[in-house]
Amino acid sequence: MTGTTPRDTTGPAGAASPRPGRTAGAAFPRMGRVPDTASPGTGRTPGTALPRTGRTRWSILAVALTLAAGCSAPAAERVGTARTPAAPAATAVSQPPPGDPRVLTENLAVPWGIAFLPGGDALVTERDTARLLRVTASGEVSEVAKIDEARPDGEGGLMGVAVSPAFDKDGFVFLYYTAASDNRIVRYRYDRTLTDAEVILDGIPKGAIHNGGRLAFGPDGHLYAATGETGDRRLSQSLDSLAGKILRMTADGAPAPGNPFQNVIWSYGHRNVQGLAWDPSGRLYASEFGSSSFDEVNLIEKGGNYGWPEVEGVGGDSRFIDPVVTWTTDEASPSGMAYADGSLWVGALRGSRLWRVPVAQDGTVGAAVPLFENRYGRIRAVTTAPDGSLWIGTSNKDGRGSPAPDDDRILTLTPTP
Ligand SMILES: [Ca+2]
Repeated sequence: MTGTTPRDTTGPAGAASPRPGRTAGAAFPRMGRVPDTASPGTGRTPGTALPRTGRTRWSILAVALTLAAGCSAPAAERVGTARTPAAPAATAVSQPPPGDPRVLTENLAVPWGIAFLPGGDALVTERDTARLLRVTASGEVSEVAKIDEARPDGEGGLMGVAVSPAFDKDGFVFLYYTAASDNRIVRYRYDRTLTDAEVILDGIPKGAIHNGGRLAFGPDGHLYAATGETGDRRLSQSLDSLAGKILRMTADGAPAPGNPFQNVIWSYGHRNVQGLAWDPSGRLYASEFGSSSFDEVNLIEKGGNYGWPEVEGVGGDSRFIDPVVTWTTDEASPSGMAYADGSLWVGALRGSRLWRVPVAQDGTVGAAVPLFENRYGRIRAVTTAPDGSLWIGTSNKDGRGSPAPDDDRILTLTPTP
């Protein structure tokens, strides 16, 4: 497709975007909104976000980490579309460190998505084998099905999995995979095996890179999907394309009630989103791969325009919503994300670590804290289990890692010991 080197960590080297002219941008919809949790004009440092209030307490350790993270900021100056966030403004919400991860199971191949069944077992996708696995809370693995229609290639394959919030009644399980001609979302009935496959949404553009792929049910009971722009950056701003979007739909794949554009699009202007998580107040956050300067965590608003390809990182452009957290692409390249115990937990591929991003009750986002750096390699899947622990999947066999003999693994982590 694009002829560029596939990398889901960041964009191809040298793709450092020609700065799209601001006047050309006038052709794009001007839907950007400024969320009340992000204050334009307040500088941010990579891995940090500014609190709106001074109510929270800050830890010295976090300040040190913030300063350390800030050291990589000059990378931003290489790219015209990114702005270097200003000096660090202190800080992170003071929280005790998590426990130590425990290996739940090993010898998997790129476990991409994890979703829990009632009862505590998980369904786990493997991207490149297109297998759907069932993993018990004690780590026993069994194969549920192989998705023959999936066409794993590059960054595509079997990716997202979601379990219906009404599973006890309807038995529905949803998968997002790359097929021969597109990315699609398929609904199945699950009872130890998959039956009654029904394509509920197709026509999501596919590419060798940037296929998005995350599925998750929101607290509103609707199914959300994260897509990528397939390397064709123009698609992100087009409301006629499902690429580079966050989608919101019913269990039948229809636009969910209240959607902003009379279709399944919920937000746009995204490059490649692979993480979706809600806090207890129902705020939706999404992690997004930057190209060569800044990765992002965004607070997602209905109808919001998140700026790609005009802006990467904090743009301060009123047409676009700025991220609430940024990282340089070498310290993050964020994929799976979950909320647990007062924080967002973000898996980093290239950054080979887990980022903890404190979120206060009022939505104030604290400075991100890196955990387990270079200990487990690339991290792809992060999901909160029914018991409150985190399940974390490595991605060392995805063609860009250095797999250990027992990779890939699923780890469990207790957020607060
Ligand atoms: Ca953005």
